[in-house]
Amino acid sequence: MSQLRLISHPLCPYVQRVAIALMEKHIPYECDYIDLAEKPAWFSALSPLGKVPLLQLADSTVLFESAVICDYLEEAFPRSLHPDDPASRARERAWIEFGSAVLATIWGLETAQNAETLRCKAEELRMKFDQVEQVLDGGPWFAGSRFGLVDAAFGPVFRYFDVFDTIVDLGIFDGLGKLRRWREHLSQRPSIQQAVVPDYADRLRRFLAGHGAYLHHIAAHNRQKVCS
Ligand SMILES: N[C@@H](CCC(=O)N[C@@H](CS)C(=O)NCC(=O)O)C(=O)O
Repeated sequence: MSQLRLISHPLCPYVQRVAIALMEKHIPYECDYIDLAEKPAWFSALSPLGKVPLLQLADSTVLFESAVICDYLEEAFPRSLHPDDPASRARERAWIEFGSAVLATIWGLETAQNAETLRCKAEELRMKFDQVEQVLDGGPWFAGSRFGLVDAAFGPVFRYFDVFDTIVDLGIFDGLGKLRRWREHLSQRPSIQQAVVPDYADRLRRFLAGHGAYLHHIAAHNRQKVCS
């Protein structure tokens, strides 16, 4: 194997963190997608937790856990995405972890089966985003003029809303001006745009349909209204 191999799933936000870091550092890699609903045996043998992302190195070493993989890329390749100062670095790692808590709430929102659960999850997210708003500064990135791994963690977070916003206005970003601007800048960043397959939005819509998500019911209802 001549280069790094990222084992991936088209909708996974943790995979996107690694893909963004690889692209920001100009590291060539190949990407293999697997079906998490039917994990291939070779994948189960390689992945101790049964999860993507995995990064397979040229000598066949397999790394797992997105944060660990990103730390490896930081140590092994130039173009740093973390600050030099240990306290700032630790603070940024903590906000990446916060991004994982946001993703857990998004999972609850996208799989909500009724209006009440959807409303509760939207409220939870709103509170979390409000906390992020409080720590954002002048931008354009989380740490000002330096694009870093916190940006790589939140680009995939905001990408969900590019689809959800076409279905319903959950009001989650209302009044959060700095967060909105950050989201806008992230959506323009080539590494973030290229971290997913071109039909990402359709796949996410199919995911919602396949999970009987309340968001899917709203989307179907909206379509009916337009057609009638
Ligand atoms: N903490 C892990 C989370 C990775 C994760 O949750 N991956 C999901 C897809 S987004 C997965 O592979 N799930 C498969 C499973 O749990 O069976 C990381 O940061 O890499």
